[in-house]
Amino acid sequence: MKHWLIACLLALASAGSSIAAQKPNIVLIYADDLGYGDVSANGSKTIKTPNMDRIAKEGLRFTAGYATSATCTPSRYSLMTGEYAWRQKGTGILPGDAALIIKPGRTTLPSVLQKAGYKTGAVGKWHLGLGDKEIDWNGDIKPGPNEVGYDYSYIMAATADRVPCVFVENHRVVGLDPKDPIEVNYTKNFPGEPTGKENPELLTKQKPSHGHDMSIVNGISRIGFMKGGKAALWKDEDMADIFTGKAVQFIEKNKAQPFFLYFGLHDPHVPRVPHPRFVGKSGMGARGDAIIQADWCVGEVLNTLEKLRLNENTLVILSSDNGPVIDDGYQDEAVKLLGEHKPWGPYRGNKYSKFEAGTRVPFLVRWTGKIKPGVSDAMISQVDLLASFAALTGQTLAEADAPDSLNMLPALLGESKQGRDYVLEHANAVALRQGNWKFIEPSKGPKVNKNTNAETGNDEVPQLYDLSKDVGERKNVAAENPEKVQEMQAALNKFKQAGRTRP
Ligand code: NG6
Ligand code: CA
Repeated sequence: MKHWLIACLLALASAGSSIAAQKPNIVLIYADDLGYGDVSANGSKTIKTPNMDRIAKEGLRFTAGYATSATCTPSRYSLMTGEYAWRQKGTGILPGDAALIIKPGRTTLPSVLQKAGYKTGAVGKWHLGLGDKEIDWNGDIKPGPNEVGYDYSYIMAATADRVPCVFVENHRVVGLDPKDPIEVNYTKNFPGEPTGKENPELLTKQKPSHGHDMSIVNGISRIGFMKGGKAALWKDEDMADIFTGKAVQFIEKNKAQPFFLYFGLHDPHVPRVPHPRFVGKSGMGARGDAIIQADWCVGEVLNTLEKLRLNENTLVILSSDNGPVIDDGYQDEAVKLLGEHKPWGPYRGNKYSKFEAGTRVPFLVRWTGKIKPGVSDAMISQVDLLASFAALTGQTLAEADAPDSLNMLPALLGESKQGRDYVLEHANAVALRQGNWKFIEPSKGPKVNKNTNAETGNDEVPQLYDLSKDVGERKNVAAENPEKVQEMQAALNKFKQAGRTRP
């Protein structure tokens, strides 16, 4: 009897660690500018995202999952390195010809998994720079994703609205004709090349509302100048199909071994030019249609996992790099056709904002048979994925690795309701949420950006909100709570000065 009991206890004890031993595949779907309220599982009644909702229904829906920053490059930098981007210079929104901002050899999210025996792949939006000096787009483009942890990569260098408008597979531009070399310049145009500013008659698909008036590709003017590479230029309408095809291929090819797929969707970032089969589907114009397209991409990945019988063996995460923005530089009728839809959900703000909706994003996690379906209010940040995946795969991080990544595995798997005690939310300045208190330190600059109509969260006085009563950050209670303000400013200063927050 005693032996039987001991055997049972041993079996129970090892059950906890059997998760680590299993090394599930990991698929991280990372949308671009998708707001908390853009997902119907998060309460939106104005848009339908059945595939994203499926992850929520079969898994955990986090109500307090955060990107580290309210724009792309810094959020992706933190996701990759486990370090807040604001600790390092040069981690703001990068031009398309920027050098790689992650040092090869550094411990990264995919390199941790590589070490654990995973095959790793990056498909879709990159936006972390490429090369170490001026990039020759016609030769081997490196270092890039393949030098910082990915075995395979099929990416766009920066954003859909920045040149060069080509895909890069491993180190090479896809479909490049060597007789028609690509040149890229972010300061001056190439003689004789048309631009959106000088040749508006060539803008056959979408016109800018602000900025975005340089080189024209596929009837749309972009940020930056490029020349050549005609055969390699993308068609925006096909981008979702191409990326999804590569993501599915990567899963199929690696199904027999642990794999990690980072799938960076380009939707619903501007320019929003979905495939014709999605046009008109949302009734909300191009932005809504782009979300429907993003949801289709998610569905294709889920269907592939199901078809290959990988559901019980795969951790799927869906999140977004920052909050939503409506007019981000093109006349695509997103503002006019928004109607009752609230891309920010119940929160205040948007992309570029220190208010909650800047960084509080969709955060859905599924591991069939392991994660009990439900809703979690635990606070969790994307910066934590690195340390959490290290824990999942039974690895220890060196002291210098991932300085801001906390192991949130129990919260991530729904074994604990306890997440972080605090989150740092960055949009130029840094805001601090501790429990239900939200503190935004004084910062200069406009309260609302003229072009995007996006609220920045800037104010020259300290802002304090009690999210337990005021989730929409409407009533600044700083004046009534001077001690709280002082305490949170001091805590924020400490987080910044310490250079790291991982114990
Ligand atoms: C801004 C662009 C915006 C978008 C953003 C990056 C202008 C006027 N605005 O500078 O359109 O490209 O950068 O978005 O150029 S992100 O999601 O990659 O951070
Ligand atoms: Ca983004």
